[in-house]
Amino acid sequence: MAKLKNKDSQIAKLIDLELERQKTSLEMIPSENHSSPAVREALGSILTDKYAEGYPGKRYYAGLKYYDILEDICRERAKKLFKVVHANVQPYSGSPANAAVYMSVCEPGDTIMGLALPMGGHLTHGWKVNFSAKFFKAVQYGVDEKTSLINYDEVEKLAKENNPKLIFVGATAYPRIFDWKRLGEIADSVNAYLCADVAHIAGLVAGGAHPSPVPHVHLVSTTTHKTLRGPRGALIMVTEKGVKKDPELPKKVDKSVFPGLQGGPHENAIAGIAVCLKEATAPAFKKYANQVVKNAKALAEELKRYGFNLVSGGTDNHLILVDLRNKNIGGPEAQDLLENAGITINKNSIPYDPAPPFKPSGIRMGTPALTSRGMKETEMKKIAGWINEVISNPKSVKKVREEIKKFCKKFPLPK
Ligand code: DSN
Repeated sequence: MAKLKNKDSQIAKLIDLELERQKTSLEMIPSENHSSPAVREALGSILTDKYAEGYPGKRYYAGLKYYDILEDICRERAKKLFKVVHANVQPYSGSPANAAVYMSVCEPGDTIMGLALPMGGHLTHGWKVNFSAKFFKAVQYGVDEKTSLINYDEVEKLAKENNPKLIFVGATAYPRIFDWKRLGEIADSVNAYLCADVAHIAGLVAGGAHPSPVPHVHLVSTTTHKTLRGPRGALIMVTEKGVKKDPELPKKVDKSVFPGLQGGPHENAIAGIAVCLKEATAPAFKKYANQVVKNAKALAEELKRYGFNLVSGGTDNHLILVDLRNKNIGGPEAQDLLENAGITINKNSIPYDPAPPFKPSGIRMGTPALTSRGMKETEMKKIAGWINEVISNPKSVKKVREEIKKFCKKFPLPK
């Protein structure tokens, strides 16, 4: 960063400090990861300088011959990796991508369905403060109070009662596998579009560590910076089933992204996405994705041994949701203590949480970033021990902080 240091030492200093924080602590927010330096080189390139409104072969600006090739490469890599027939790589991030999905298949006022935010869903799946509930009639489904699993019978019942135009499936705090087949049957039975928002699990799907929704859904939306390990960005994909239902769907998606919702795409981000998609096709990525899940399972088992209550009793994917009510500590307090010890997790509502969303009863943690640093099951056991130590004895924070600093030296950030 020699040039940045020279021009703007204030910003350079902050980046240096953040680098040091990342190197010396454990990133365990399940929606985060460490992107590769190759991804970041593409992201920080001169490609940020151009406007490229439109799509390859049909642009509204000049000077874009290399951008057309680049965007085509990115689209083809997404299609090949996820086995879909169409990919739009321009959405700026997950929420704009989901807005474009709504715009592709719904009119304002249409009924849509999604998993409620406090049950582990996402804001854009119809939560009341979000555009998705303001512009559409949002019907929310939940998880079963006893098992914490998606209540598929409830989804079916609500779908039959409300005839939604679109059903969103996806989550930010759901530790289990989705039954795509059942969801596909439910959507088909009411002639609704079904969109899988795989933002959290895209890397697991790409690496074969979670079943792919593609055979059962019409649309797939995802961010690119979570388990997929790319830059911040998003994709909207149309499946063969989607084109069968509506041959115009790819065109509708493209028109919704541009000119429907966005202007110029961020081609530097698209270059970074292309690089991460290439990385995700390498055999090493399959190993990575499977290790993410193995690590989460090992961490979950060890936390349970320490008496932590895990929502749904464990995990099948990259994340763990802990109900802290038996530990006499709230989510925010646990988040702060762990951050001071060098463990970054986040406070999170648990299903049917009696506490308000800003002071929830749970914490959410995951293994994507730890696994990118090469950690395995043995390290997960050690980390579970530290989490337990800090939560059961807040006085141990300083000691644990020093131990984690030392431990992190053995696991450098990805090169
Ligand atoms: N903000 C993301 C998460 O943390 O899960 C969801 O978009």
